[in-house]
Amino acid sequence: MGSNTDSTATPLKVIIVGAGLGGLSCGIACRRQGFDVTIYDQVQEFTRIGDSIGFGSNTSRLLHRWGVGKILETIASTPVSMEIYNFNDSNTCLGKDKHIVEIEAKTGYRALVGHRGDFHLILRDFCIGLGVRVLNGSKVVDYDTSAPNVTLSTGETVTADIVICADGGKSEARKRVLGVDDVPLASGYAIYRGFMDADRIRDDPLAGKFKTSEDHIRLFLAPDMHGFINTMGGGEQINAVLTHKDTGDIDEAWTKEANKDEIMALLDGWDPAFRRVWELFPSCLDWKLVYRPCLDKWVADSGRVALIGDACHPFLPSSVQGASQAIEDGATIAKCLAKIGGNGANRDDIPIALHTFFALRHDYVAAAQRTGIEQRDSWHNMHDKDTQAFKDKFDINKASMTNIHLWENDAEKVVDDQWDAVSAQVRKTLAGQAAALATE
Ligand SMILES: Cc1cc2nc3c(=O)[nH]c(=O)nc-3n(C[C@H](O)[C@H](O)[C@H](O)COP(=O)(O)OP(=O)(O)OC[C@H]3O[C@@H](n4cnc5c(N)ncnc54)[C@H](O)[C@@H]3O)c2cc1C
Ligand SMILES: *[C@@H]1O[C@H](CO)[C@@H](O)[C@H](O)[C@H]1NC(C)=O
Ligand SMILES: *[C@@H]1O[C@H](CO)[C@@H](O)[C@H](O)[C@H]1NC(C)=O
Ligand SMILES: *[C@@H]1O[C@H](CO)[C@@H](O)[C@H](O)[C@H]1NC(C)=O
Ligand SMILES: CC(=O)N[C@H]1CO[C@H](CO)[C@@H](O)[C@@H]1O
Repeated sequence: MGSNTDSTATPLKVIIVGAGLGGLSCGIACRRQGFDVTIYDQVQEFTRIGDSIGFGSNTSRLLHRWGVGKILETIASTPVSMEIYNFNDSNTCLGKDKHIVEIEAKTGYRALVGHRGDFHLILRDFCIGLGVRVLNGSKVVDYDTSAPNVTLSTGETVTADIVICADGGKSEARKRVLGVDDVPLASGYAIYRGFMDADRIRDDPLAGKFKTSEDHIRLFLAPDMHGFINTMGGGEQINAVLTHKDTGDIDEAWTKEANKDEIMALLDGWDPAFRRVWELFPSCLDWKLVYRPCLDKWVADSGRVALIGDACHPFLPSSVQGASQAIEDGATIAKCLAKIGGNGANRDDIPIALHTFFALRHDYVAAAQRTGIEQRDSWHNMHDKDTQAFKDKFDINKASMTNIHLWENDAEKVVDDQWDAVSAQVRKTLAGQAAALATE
């Protein structure tokens, strides 16, 4: 691992494991710094999986800065409002959470809400267009953190300067890179999800009321439950989710078919139009919400392998931040590697970059992750469990999103502002550790 300060040197070689939204975004950010990037994903083929997902405004700022924002906007919805309803009454809008609309005026960037599969394929194509190799059918089965190198299921071993593990909530890198055992915790909740063409509700006497030519987010609050009905794509698609208590096993598939009868039983007493939307979905997903705390270590001892995104800090969907925070991680890493000189970097400084990435992000992300739980609990506890009536007079400020401040963050600017102080501290800590080892 010789030093290399020559700016005509070969580009930093970056391997990213996992081509999810986090891995692909990290690929874009790294490629923009001129690095040589290869992304490996285990899927046999990239297909359009998932349903709705959202990026906050300051993530869309990053995506615009990188040149892919405009393309993502073409498939993203522009919600005109987030309306809040009691579970049994879709005729009475209790109030509007204006944050999601006002944030555009405030930050200059709109939130992007759209189909995860569409966002995913756009980011993949954009990556490839920049010269990133995005390889499907390539499962990483082992890591050597010191080289660092990764071994694929084919037996091939590939070496790089840096390995970034963006292998998602079920990350194996957690164990293989950090030695951390996976302790998935049942969160006590599950989400039913449905997605369909809005034509299916157009002529329905009940559900037809949700068919609009604009995009709406409608939040329904119930005792220990909340649901959304979102219209997307200029009202062309309809998506619904229902977060509810669940004592079932931990089963994290994105493809588990829901039992419709169970959904309808849960919705007993709910608004007839809301119920009808669920009846009309051709099929629904049953997604158990597994909780994993934010890890307190994201970087291997070698300082050359790091985890990002759901692999080290899975988010509950109520935070609307899982994808955003994964993308901010990738932006931060690329920027930290640029700070040590990018392609002209002294490769011995890579650990400074990755440990500074961790220092800049950890506490921020851990706090962001908690907002998902706080948000859910606040929504689920507004009703008296016995009478099913609101405990207090409905207050829009209490029902509005609590974590909108996260939408103002500029992850790249944070590196510019804080690099000098934080990386100096990291350098000191690493030097201290090396000295302690030397005298052992
Ligand atoms: C198929 C799918 C559908 C989803 N749908 C939704 C949705 O509808 N709404 C929502 O809010 N969130 C959804 N999510 C979750 C959401 O995308 C993430 O929470 C968020 O984007 C953070 O992403 P990430 O990049 O950290 O991880 P992920 O998006 O989970 O991506 C991880 C990637 O790593 C790959 N991978 C894992 N292990 C290996 C390995 N050993 N070798 C190579 N590749 C590996 C996986 O195939 C996957 O592509 C979905 C995730 C997936 C994987
Ligand atoms: C990757 O996907 C393409 C289709 O999109 C397929 O033709 C190819 O065989 C896949 N590669 C691997 C290695 O599975
Ligand atoms: C991977 O890294 C290990 C440890 O540095 C090394 O022994 C091994 O030879 C490397 N494998 C390849 C194929 O480069
Ligand atoms: C909804 O439930 C509340 C609380 O039980 C009740 O006061 C209200 O009348 C109900 N509204 C409708 C439209 O049924
Ligand atoms: C941390 C940071 O730079 N946040 C920015 C997010 O966007 C708002 C609005 O543009 C800025 O005021 C913040 O400074």
